[in-house]
Order: sequence, then C-alpha cells, then structure tokens
Amino acid sequence: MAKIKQVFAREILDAKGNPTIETTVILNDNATGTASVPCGTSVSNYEAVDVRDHDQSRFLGLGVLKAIDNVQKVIAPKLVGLDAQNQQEVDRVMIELDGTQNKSRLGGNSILSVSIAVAKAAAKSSVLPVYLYLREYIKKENLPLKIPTPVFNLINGGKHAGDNVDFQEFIIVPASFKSYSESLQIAYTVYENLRGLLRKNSMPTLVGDEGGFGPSFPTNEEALQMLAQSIELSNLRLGYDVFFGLDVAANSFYKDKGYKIKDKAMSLSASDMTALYAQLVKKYNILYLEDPLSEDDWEGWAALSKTLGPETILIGDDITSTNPYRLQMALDKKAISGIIIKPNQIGTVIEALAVVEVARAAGIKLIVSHRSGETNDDFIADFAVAVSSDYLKFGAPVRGERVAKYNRLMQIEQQLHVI
Ligand code: 2PG
Ligand code: MG
Repeated sequence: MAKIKQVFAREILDAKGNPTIETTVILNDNATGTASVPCGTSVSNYEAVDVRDHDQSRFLGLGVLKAIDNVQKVIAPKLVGLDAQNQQEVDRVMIELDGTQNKSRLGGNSILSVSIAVAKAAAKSSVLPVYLYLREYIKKENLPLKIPTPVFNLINGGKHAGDNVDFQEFIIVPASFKSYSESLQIAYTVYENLRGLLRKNSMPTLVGDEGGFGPSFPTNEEALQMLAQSIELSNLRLGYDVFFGLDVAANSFYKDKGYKIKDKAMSLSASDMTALYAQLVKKYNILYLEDPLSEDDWEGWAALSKTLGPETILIGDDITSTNPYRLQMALDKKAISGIIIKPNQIGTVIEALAVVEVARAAGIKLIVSHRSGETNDDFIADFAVAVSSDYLKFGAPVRGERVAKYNRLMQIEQQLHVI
C-alpha cells in the first residue's frame, strides 16, 4: 500500500494560452504523479464547473489561484495518509468534500487534477503503465486490450475557428479494421492532401483550436465536399477505408428555438435539421454524428435517432455531459447510440469510469475525447485504452497538445505487441 504524502498544485497555461491547474501527488514510496486538466470551449450547462478567480487584474479573470488553494488547503489535508491505490476512496472523499452536484464548490478542475495525479502516482507505485493500472477499476472480462479507432477532426468550425462554418468538427473515421498506426498515416495523408487542395483554391491553411484547417466555406456541405476530394486524392475509398463524422456542436448555434446555418436562408427547426442530416448521411457516408441538435431537445434527438436508424452512430456529448443521470435519460428516451466520455465533464476518474460501465452495459458506443483547450497531458490516451472504448477523439494529427496523445498511443501500440 502506498500512501499519499504530499499534494501540491500550480498554475500553467493550456494550448489556447488560458491558465489551468496542474497538480503533483507524491506517495510515501516516493512515486509521483502529475496531471493537468483541459478546458472546453463549447461547454454544456451540465458539466462539472471549473473554479476560476474572476479577478480581472490577472489573466482577465481566468486565473486558477483559488482552485490551487482548494487543492492545497482543502483537499490535500483530507487525502494525506490515504491509500493511493484505492481510487474509489480518494475520489469519494473529494466528492463529499465538495458536496455539490456539479463540483462548483471546489471546482471540477481542482478535483480532477488531483484524481488523475493520484491515479498516475498509484500506477507508478504499482509498476504498471497507467492504461493497465486503470483496468483494475473496470469489469474487464471479454474486453479486448487494443487501441480504439481514432477519429480525426480535419476541418475546424463553430467556436473552434473564426466564423468560417457552423459545424464544429469535420471528422474522418478510418475503418475499424485498420491498425492504429495505419489510421494515423491515413489522417496524415488526407490532412496533407486537404492542405494542397486549399492552397490550390487560394484558401487559407491556418488551423483552428484542434489543429484542423479553419477556412471559410459558403456552406457546411462544401466543407464535406472538399474533405471527400482529399480522401479521393489520398487513394482511399469513402465508405470502405474511411468514413465521415461530424461533431455539429449544435448548441453553439441554437438560438430562439431555431438553428441558423449557412446552408439555408431560414432558421431551421429540429425536424428541418433531421431532414438535412438524413440527406447528408446518405450522400457522404456519415458514420459518426455528434451533438446534431441542442442539449435539451430530447424529443428532437429521439426522432432523429428513429429517422437515421442504426447505421449512423448518434453520439451525445453536450446532451449527456459524461453525467450518469443525463446518460440514463438519453437511454430511456432512446436518444443516442454512442456517448462521448470526457473526464473533466464529471470531475473524477472513478465517476468517469462508472459512466463508461453504464454505457457499455447499455450496448452503446463509447468515444473517449479530449477538450479543445488541451494541455500536453497524455492521460486521456491511457484512459481510452484502459476502458477499450470503440473510438477516441483527440483532434487533428498536428499541434503539440494533440500529438502528445497520438504519440502516447504509438508507445502503447508497441507495448501491446509485446504483452
Ligand atoms: C467537443 C469538444 C472536443 P470542446 O465538443 O467534442 O472536441 O470541444 O472541448 O470545446 O467542448
Ligand atoms: Mg462534442
């Protein structure tokens, strides 16, 4: 048993340049774990809340000194002496200490940074890689140890780019029979062919928050068309080697009970959007459809699910927010066939794992995801492998904070060949 000896935290910057918290946990056998937490841009109303300073004289109010105090003065005294290899107990103590539904007292950022740092230190103390250590906490019978299929966001729009297209992420999904390293090569090739096409069309090749290109297109559909062309130029077959995905993040353009997108002159209702998706899915082999409607439109989601049928994975992100109650509601209403898992939407490792278990028992697809405001922390890569998710979503295969995760998976892929 390795006990928690010391916990301390500091303010660092995330990939968007905003402050975030990084925490280090030291155990009595001197094993250490350091974790930093990411931050979303298109954030739902149902996520765990980050504590920030709101002191305009520092980082325009985004500083995290209060969150650091919460770690060092409130959380640390209760954790010192606890068994680090008992993650349930560590997370339970923090959840009780916080006492709110959405972690607003101590902050999802403070709590998660400690939760992950403890898991990393405990893994080190157990002489296990993090992905194997985390498997101690899940039902792993019949769960293959493999790298989940990566999905790559190659065109950024919505809040992740500059007023260019409405949909947030235009994604390619390599076929699941491809190995991880093959998938990474596919993403590279399509990305570079897309760059070439943009140049040829005198369009900018600047990138958005998640590394995808962020040029302006007259319509969302035209972004899909250009992506389809890049796939063709890469000698890949759409619908066989690669499929399309969209994270619409519809909540970010849902206003006055309507969806206003470039493709149509009028604001659209949920059923208009459903008709549009049905068309796009057919035309472009869209396998993966995330957040197509707003986060409170349960009826719209249920109707869309019926219309699209089982061929398209209808994925909840904002609507479910890695929250067990929201997930149950989505299952009861038959609104989704897949769920995004983001540990920082719920705030502890154990709670994120619990949502994974419920989703798996319900037979829906699991997609482990990064956030747009990432750090170089690669824990999420280990987490995805640990839970054997169906897919993982870490952005385009560029930019240090995204590549940190993809490269971690290269190490894991190699280790899995040896195990
Ligand atoms: C999403 C995420 C990650 P953000 O909507 O799925 O891609 O974006 O972190 O801004 O919520
Ligand atoms: Mg999303």
